[in-house]
Amino acid sequence: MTFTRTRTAVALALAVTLAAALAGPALAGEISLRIVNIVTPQDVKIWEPPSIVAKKGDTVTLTLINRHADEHGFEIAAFGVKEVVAGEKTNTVKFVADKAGIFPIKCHLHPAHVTGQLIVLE
Ligand SMILES: [Cu+2]
Repeated sequence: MTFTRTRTAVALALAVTLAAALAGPALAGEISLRIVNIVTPQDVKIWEPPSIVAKKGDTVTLTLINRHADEHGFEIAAFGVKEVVAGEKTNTVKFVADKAGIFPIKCHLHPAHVTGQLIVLE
């Protein structure tokens, strides 16, 4: 019973999300994400998740959690985001994704980090 109700609620939530996505020009939204600096199985430090998707006009708030003892950078140059997160600290950045495209995310302190990308949909 509970299971069925939960499934119905999930299906309804999905339908509402889909309907919103298909409803034409969407109003700008708010996106909040936790991004954590981790070590991959290949022994590379990355910000996880590495890909962020937003719609043009969205206000994006990122909570950057650095789990390492050393500091790491988080840069999205196209949006003026250039943050240094000290070891074992958390910083928050906020910006408006006001142009569409695919923009690299990197640690500007350690160029060897190949991190991710911000994808802003039209
Ligand atoms: Cu780094």
